[in-house]
Amino acid sequence: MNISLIIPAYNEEKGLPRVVKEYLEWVDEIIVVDDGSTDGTFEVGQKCVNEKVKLFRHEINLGKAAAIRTGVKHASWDIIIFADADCTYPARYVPDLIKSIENGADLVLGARLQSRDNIPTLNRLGNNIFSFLATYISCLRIRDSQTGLRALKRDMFDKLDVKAKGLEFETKMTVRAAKLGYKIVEIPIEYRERVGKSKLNPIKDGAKMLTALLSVAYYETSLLSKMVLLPSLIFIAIGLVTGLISIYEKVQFGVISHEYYPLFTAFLILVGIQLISLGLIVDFLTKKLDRIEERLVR
Ligand SMILES: Nc1nc2c(ncn2[C@@H]2O[C@H](COP(=O)(O)OP(=O)(O)OP(=O)(O)O)[C@@H](O)[C@H]2O)c(=O)[nH]1
Ligand SMILES: [Mg+2]
Repeated sequence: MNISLIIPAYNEEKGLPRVVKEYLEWVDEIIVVDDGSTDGTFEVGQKCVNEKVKLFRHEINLGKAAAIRTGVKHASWDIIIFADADCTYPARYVPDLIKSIENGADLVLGARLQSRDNIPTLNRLGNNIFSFLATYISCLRIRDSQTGLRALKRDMFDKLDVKAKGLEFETKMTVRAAKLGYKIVEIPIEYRERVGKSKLNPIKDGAKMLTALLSVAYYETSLLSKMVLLPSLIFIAIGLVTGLISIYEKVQFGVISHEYYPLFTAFLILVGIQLISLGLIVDFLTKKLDRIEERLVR
């Protein structure tokens, strides 16, 4: 099977040549997409060009997702691998990724489970949260939803048609593939320390990833569960208000004017928690049934 490697690069003059050199012996084609870099990325990229390495350039910075789309558009082969231009993903995992594709995986993720210390602390925390959410939404165990090292077939890329602009692209792709019932396989990999400056803004990019996941979670939650979950949240909110009023009155005036409020609070919060548990169980069962149905149809 012939492989095209896509490397999106934005201000990666230091890392890019090393990544190209390292991957050259493992793949059949390398497509570098310089996304309007303002440093010497394009120039060092030009020096790497040969019969196996192609370089494309966006005049302005369009975002990682756009760079990946440009890369896929120009790829010659059916199997596509994505890797970052910052030397973090070792090339030696390429055969494992490809073997999984040959064995029927639709999307293979290089899961950064070794040397996780090389992921900055805040990013690591975000990664754990997003992977947990992705696991919950998809009912599949996903340990690294955001990894930049991944392999898939070109038609799979088209089928997924991920709507994203920047670094939230990977998270969205993983959850979408899982939700559509595709087979995702994770290969544990080592993650090396980055060369050059990070482009990830934990707050801005984190917020985009969270919005993406929450909107998927909302759309993917069954109507029945929403009918249970929404009233339970209202119950808990009212319970909290009456509880806070009681605490305020007790602290401020020494007496609670509505003496039934504490009881009311306890009742509403308990019922709310019961309903949430019920909603989550209903949601879990609905998702499981959906997946079984999808498997039977496919
Ligand atoms: N094409 C393109 N690539 C980008 C852009 N921003 C980041 N990248 C590339 O996407 C890859 C991932 O970005 P990083 O800054 O390494 O983000 P990260 O890997 O999540 O975080 P670190 O652990 O700090 O490396 C790198 O190859 C970047 O060059 C962009 O705006 N356009
Ligand atoms: Mg990186």
